[in-house]
Amino acid sequence: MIKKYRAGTFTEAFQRIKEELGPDAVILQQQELKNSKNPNEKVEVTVTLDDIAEAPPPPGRRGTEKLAIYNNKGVKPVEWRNLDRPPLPPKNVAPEPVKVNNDRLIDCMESTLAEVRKLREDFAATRNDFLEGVRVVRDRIPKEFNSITAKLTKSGLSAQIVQDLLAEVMLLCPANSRDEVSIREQMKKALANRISIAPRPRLRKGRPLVQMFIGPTGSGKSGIISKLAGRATITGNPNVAIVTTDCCRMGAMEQMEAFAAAADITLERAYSPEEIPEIFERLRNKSLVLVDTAGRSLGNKEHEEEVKAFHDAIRPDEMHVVLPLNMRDSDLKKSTEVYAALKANRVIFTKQDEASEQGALLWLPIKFEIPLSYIGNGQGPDNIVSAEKEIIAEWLVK
Ligand SMILES: Nc1nc2c(ncn2[C@@H]2O[C@H](COP(=O)(O)OP(=O)(O)OP(=O)(O)O)[C@@H](O)[C@H]2O)c(=O)[nH]1
Ligand SMILES: [Mg+2]
Repeated sequence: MIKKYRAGTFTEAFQRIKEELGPDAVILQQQELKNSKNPNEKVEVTVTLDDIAEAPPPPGRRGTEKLAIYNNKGVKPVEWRNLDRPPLPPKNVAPEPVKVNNDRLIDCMESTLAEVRKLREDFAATRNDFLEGVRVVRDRIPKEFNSITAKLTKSGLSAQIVQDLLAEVMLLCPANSRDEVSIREQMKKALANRISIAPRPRLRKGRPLVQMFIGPTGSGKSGIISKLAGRATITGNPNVAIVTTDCCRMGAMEQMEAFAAAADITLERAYSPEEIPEIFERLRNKSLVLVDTAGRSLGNKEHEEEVKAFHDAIRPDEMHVVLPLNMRDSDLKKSTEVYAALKANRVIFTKQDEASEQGALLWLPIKFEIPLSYIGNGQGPDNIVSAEKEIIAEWLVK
């Protein structure tokens, strides 16, 4: 049932509605009556109340609903008006398509938009709270740790690793004995404990130790082999040989031949994996054999197959992936994934002298569970070091 109330003012109309219908009345519409001559009927309020006790409306035709019009004096309707409703569709006839009420649609869209705006504001507020939280955490790092934190972050270590390291060092350096020197020393120890180093290679009698080197183009594989061969010769182990499988690329073979001739080192060329047994038979009295491979761009499946075939034929004691330390972290990850699948079990970083970030020396061996063996730190023949925890820790806090 719908009722209309006319009164001089809205306040008056609301007062009457409240008195007569109580708090459950629902206002459907309120409007000013512009052309009303009656000063007591300047406004009209339409309300509904499901269970209003009222006389039933005069009978109307099917599909018609009655609207009671009230005057400003009483509760009895002075007039009943028909509200046309569309007649029910005959049975078995498809209902007419629903007509879109544009006003309602706009209302609906506006309220949805308002809700979205509110959600956006809430999200922005939550995000600010979160960032504020992060800032507070950072600000809580005691100022004595600022310098070491900056160094570790600059070295490319993730925030998570840096936080773990700081937490450990804060425990080891009590608040009353914190100075830059002791913090640095404790940090070096914490770093060294985490750096993963491969066991030193052991030469043995009766069979050569075989080290194979793989890695991206120009990463420094041949350079590392020259340095290791030169180092072995200088340190009293002239019984070293090089096998190169990089026989087809222009200049690659000549470069290795020139080095082997100058250093008086045996060089064998393996054009295919089938030649490997014969070559290693000839080298059986050597104590160390270093195997060079061709560098190819990442994703070259043919190359990966070739490396695999040579690996299976040679069955090296150590498979070193050679990576330049100045490579971007994302590329280092991609390369290591590929070479780990090719059974790399050692990592060599080259170009340490050119790298502005050295954090990969710590995170990459941990992430891929492949320990570090050597580090190349320059183009000279002596620029190679066996990986040492303390040396790397020193570089990281430099
Ligand atoms: N600065 C610096 N340069 C290096 C280092 N190691 C290698 N290089 C240089 O990197 C370049 C490539 O070195 P190679 O040893 O030929 O690299 P490779 O992996 O054998 O290359 P491909 O056989 O072509 O895949 C050369 O110019 C080297 O001098 C290093 O530790 N520091
Ligand atoms: Mg090479």
